[in-house]
Amino acid sequence: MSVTLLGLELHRLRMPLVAPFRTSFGVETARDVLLVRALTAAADGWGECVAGAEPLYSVEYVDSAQEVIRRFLFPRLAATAQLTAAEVSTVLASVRGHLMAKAAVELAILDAELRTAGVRLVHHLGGVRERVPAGVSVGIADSIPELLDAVAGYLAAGYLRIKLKIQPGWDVEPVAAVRRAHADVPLQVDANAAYARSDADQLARLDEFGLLLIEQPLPEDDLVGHAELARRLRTPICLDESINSARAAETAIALGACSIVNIKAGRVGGYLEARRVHDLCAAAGVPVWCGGMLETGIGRAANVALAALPNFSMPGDTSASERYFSRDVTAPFVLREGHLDVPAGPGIGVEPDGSVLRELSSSMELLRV
Ligand code: OSB
Ligand code: MG
Repeated sequence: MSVTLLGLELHRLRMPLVAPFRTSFGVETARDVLLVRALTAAADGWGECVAGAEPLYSVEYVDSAQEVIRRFLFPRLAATAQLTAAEVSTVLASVRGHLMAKAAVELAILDAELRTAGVRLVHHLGGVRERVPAGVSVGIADSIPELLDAVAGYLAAGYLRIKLKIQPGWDVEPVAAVRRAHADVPLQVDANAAYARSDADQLARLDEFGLLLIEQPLPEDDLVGHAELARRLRTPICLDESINSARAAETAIALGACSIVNIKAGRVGGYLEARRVHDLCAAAGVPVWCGGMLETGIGRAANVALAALPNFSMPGDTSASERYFSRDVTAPFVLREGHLDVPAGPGIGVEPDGSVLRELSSSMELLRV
């Protein structure tokens, strides 16, 4: 089914986080959110751009995404009278990169298309579950006692797996402390590319803690280094930043650079490419799980639908709204028995609350066909 695109609304929101989130690449205290609303003849749809305020996780940042949408993506879409969401990535293919910007626009159009057809995103993608298991990503803390407090709070709330952010100088000690306090909790770590090949001995010290995986220890372009490290460690290697397409996933798996893949739709250019990554990994016997980028309820709804696919076989960074924001733009996602429900309505199944949107708004730009 195709849509007739009438315009795009680019909503920028400032959303304070309930607590600062520290990773090896920096600390975030608020999200600078870009929501995209696709206006079509039959229905409107929503998408979220997951780029950060600064180019620290990847080369994209939210101002660059808005500029790319305005100058390069929207004109190409506007020149196509009838459009399906499945065609969006082809229409935009001549623009290199900017996968988070593309993913946001594709999701808005896909949501509009699915709402028009009365089809849920979870069913369109091939999801097989109505709720998904939730993990939580725990930032680098100021001290081990503060980290243990945070972890204890999340476990009391019901989270089914803990992910600790690590970096050189904050790795073996915090992991050992959490493992000592919680002998059986499913535990994994994420380095956001903070280590070098020469750190292999230090990373091997994590092997004794029975971690589910170590996520992205080395730079995103170092697949050979990850393959060497994989042969050296007992802990499975999972890639995040390195995987920006299904082809990248195929290459990483062929090289032995990872045995698990973190899937983020924004990082691979959209939910349709994310499904292709899922399918490719499933065929290769490589488990996947759903990453997160501190999304509002808009991106979270789509992530939860994606995480309902069959090869999402580990809990994701799909935490409840209250782990991030005191007030979400949609009805909040809540943790029930360690799970989030997949929204029931057509498309992504949720919409921003108009008054919350106005209250948090920092700007709105309208692009008209
Ligand atoms: O590497 O997974 C990551 C947040 C921002 C940028 C990168 C990452 C993260 C997280 C948070 O780990 C996951 C979440 O709860 O959304
Ligand atoms: Mg990561």
